[in-house]
This record gives sequence, C-alpha cells and structure tokens, in this order.
Amino acid sequence: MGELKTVPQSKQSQQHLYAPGHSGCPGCGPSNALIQVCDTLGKDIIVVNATGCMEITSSQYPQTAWRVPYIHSLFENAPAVASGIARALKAQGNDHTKVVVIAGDGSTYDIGFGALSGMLERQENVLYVCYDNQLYANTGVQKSGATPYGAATTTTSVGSVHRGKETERKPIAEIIAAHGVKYVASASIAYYADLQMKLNKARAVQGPSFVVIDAPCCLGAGFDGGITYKVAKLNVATRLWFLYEIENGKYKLNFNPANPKPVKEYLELQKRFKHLDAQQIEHIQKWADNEYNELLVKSGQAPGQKPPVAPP
Ligand SMILES: Cc1ncc(C[n+]2csc(CCOP(=O)(O)OP(=O)(O)O)c2C)c(N)n1
Repeated sequence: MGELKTVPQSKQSQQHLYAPGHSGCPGCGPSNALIQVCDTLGKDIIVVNATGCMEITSSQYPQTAWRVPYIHSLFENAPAVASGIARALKAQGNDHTKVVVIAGDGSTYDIGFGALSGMLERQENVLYVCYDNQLYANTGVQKSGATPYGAATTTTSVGSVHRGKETERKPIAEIIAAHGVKYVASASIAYYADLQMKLNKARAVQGPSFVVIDAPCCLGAGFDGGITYKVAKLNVATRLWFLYEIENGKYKLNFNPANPKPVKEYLELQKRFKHLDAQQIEHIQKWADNEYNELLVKSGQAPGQKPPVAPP
C-alpha cells in the first residue's frame, strides 16, 4: 500500500480544502458544494462521506481531493460511523473538532434515512450536510425522494402513459426538524454567503444539526455544465427551492424573491423536463405558489405579518 497523494495543484487552488483534480463533471453542482462546505468549515473537521458520486469522484486510490480527515462509509451506516467518531472525540476531551456527514439526497432522503433518523433521535453531536442534486447520479440517474414532480429519470420514464415522476419530493427539512433538531437549514450553491452563515450556525450547535444544499447535476438533469449556477439561481428565483432556516422550531425565510420568475424558466433549461405539458407545468407552478405561501405564514412574513427580509 503506497501513500495517498493529492494531485498536483496550482498555488491558487491549494487554498481550497476540497481540491481540484477530482473527477466530477465540469460544472458539477455537488463538487462546488463541497468546495464551499470545506472552505467554510475549515480544517478542524472529520468528514464521513456516504456512498455516491462525491465519494467516487473524490477518493479514487491513490489520489484524494480531501485536504481534511476523511472516511468513506456506506449508505446504511454513515450517520452511525459519525456518531461513533463524535463520541470518541468526546471521550478524548476534544470539544473543537466537528464531525460532518456529507451525503447525497439518495443517501439522505432514502437509503441511509434509518441511520440518520437514529442519529438525530440520539441527539449525536454531528453536523449533517446533504448535497441535493435531486437524483441518484452515481448509478445512472434513478429517481430519489428528492426528485421533483414531473422529472424524467431512468426510473420515472416518459411515454404514452407515464410522464415523469408522479409524486412530489419529500419535505426533508421538515422531516429532520420533526426529530427535535435545533438547527435545520435549506441553502443553495448559488448563495455562498447565505450558505456560509448557515454552516457556521450549524457547526456551533451542540447536538445534531442539518443543512441541505441545492446542488444541480448537469449530467443527470440534462443541461450544459456552464450554466449550473444559473440553474441553481433560477430554482430559488422561481420559488421551487427556498433559502430558509428552522431554528429551535422557528422558521425564517432568508431570501424572499420580490419578483418571482415563472417556473417555466427553470424547467425549460433542463432535458429532464422537456416532455412536460401545459397541465404539468401548471401543477408545478401551483406547487411553488403554495409552498411559498406556506413558508411565508410559517416564518411570520405573510402580508399583514412582518415585512420580508432583504436578499442575502
Ligand atoms: C444499500 C445500497 N443501495 C444501493 C447502492 C447503489 N448506489 C451506489 S451510489 C447510488 C446513488 C446515490 O445517490 P445519492 O446519494 O443521491 O448520491 P449521488 O450519486 O447523486 O452523488 C446508489 C443507488 C449501494 N451502493 N448500496
């Protein structure tokens, strides 16, 4: 067994704790999420990475993109492994190193959810970060519990009977918050300052905390890797994705798009939505409007309540 090596870096890229040289697609949203997460949280973390694209593309022996301590585990036990590491640190009297799970939506919403739920219920001192690309990328674009209504994947096909995914995605932030988690946040790769604020808050929590990051997959959703940030921004601008926090059960909408764009502008950029008919687009628009109105009420920002907050 040789030593693990990082790939050669330019001086500038050496500043990142998630290094270039990984094999993520050009324009990969999740890889960008990892750069932002590692640079924000700094070196004093231990990453526990569940299976998925971000494991495969970051850590092919003998190379690694991680400049922080890193362990890969399975879907079924990443939160359990993280729990064990957090308890070992506590036993050592280490109260500064943060254990961070990094997992995709397939891992978080579906395959590893049992272990995640147990970790939350036991109130383990772990920060859980989900990079949400809305599908199982690594195994060839199957649907996940995060895949939105209408999207075509290899398991939500499009033909004369079926027209993409027929159900909505799971409300993961609410599901996590229902476990009594003190800090839950929804963020996006396209809003770095907002994400930094959320990661820093989540890191400071004693006990479990959770941040889900919208991180579009150009290959799986079918758009050019040069417009990943445009797609991510439009997800927020159309109100199909929200930047918000649930802190000790209290909702706060961090960015309230003053002039929302029609959902069509987000959908039409992606091949996975090309088949949608007018009725389906109308269904998605209604979903966005309803979610927005509900979030406004929950966060005390509906008309007649408090005024909207300024954009980050
Ligand atoms: C228990 C188990 N089920 C299924 C798989 C196959 N598998 C490997 S990666 C993957 C997709 C993971 O999706 P996600 O967590 O969203 O990460 P992404 O690949 O999108 O980064 C699947 C289904 C597996 N390795 N283990």
